[in-house]
Amino acid sequence: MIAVVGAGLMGAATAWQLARRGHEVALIEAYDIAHKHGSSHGSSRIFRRAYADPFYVRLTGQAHEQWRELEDDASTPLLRTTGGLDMGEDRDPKALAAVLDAAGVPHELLGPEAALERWPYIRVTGPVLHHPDAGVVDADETVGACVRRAIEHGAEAIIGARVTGIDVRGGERVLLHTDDGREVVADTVVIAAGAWLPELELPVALPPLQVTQQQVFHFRQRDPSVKWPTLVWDGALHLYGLPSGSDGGSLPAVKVAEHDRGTPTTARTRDGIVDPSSRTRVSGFVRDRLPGLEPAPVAEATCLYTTTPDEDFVLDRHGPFVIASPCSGHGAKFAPLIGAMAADLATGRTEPHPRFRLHRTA
Ligand code: PYC
Repeated sequence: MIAVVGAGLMGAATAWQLARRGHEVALIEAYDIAHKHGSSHGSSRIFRRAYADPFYVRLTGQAHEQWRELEDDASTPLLRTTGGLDMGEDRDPKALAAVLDAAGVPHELLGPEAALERWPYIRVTGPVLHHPDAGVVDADETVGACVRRAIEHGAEAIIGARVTGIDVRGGERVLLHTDDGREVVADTVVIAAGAWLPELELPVALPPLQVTQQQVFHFRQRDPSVKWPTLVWDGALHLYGLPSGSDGGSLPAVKVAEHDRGTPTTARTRDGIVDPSSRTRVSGFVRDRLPGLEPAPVAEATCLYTTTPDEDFVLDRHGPFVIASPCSGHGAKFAPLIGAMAADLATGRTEPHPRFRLHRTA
């Protein structure tokens, strides 16, 4: 039996992948499905293929296939293609274009005039990379679809039960104790607890992980008929944007947020209060650079990043444990692929990738 601890994007996707392969699975979640105590809630996450690192570009291709498999299996659309733009003084669209070129990923490089003509609601001042495969995934719907399909494939979902104790029996089987008095015996335990990982007191040494509270803001579109692309803007601020989905309210809105400048915290002690200085910076950016949006946010929220020193993920096996999840703020787009990779590790199909080891050399 394989237990999966945590039903966020990575845990839910792992349970789905394992259950559809016919494994006996128990998915254990401390809160409810699509809760707001971690990193997986909300209606919008970026799917993009433009990474400077060819390794991640390759993974985005594999992730795209897994998204389509999940959509097929769940009979529901989850990844909506919008196209994506990369720009800003500190972003190098030309270098990104060269990486996408080598990987055979469709893209085009535009000068500022051509970009302004095409996206007049974005005040562009330098070169822009456009790649049409970028898009948006709805995190809440994805978690829901994975959990539903995992259950339909035979998984047991234990929801609202927190793992409070972990005993390794004879170095092999694991006994999980939960706060509602259950004992779950598993041969393998996939830990997909995200920011809650350091709180679990696993008998596994963890690398240094930084948990930060981030904030996101939703801005109403001035013209509801515009189909906004996703954005990554690196300059004086490091921001990203994407269509909000339902979190932006009943009228079309765009989520804009800072990718850096999170506040160090822990999953247990974070306060859930939006940092007003981030609101000021992001609203100012919207006012100056995104004239197609109203500059006062209509909704806002906090979430957590769990970041490794090199910002690669952790997907590793240690005895009966598979650690799957610190995703350094860029994992959501890979969720069904990370689920497949964690399932492979849990069932001994593959060895961990050297870049995703718990303890790796630079
Ligand atoms: O996953 O690509 C990403 C991302 C960008 C900003 C936040 N997450």
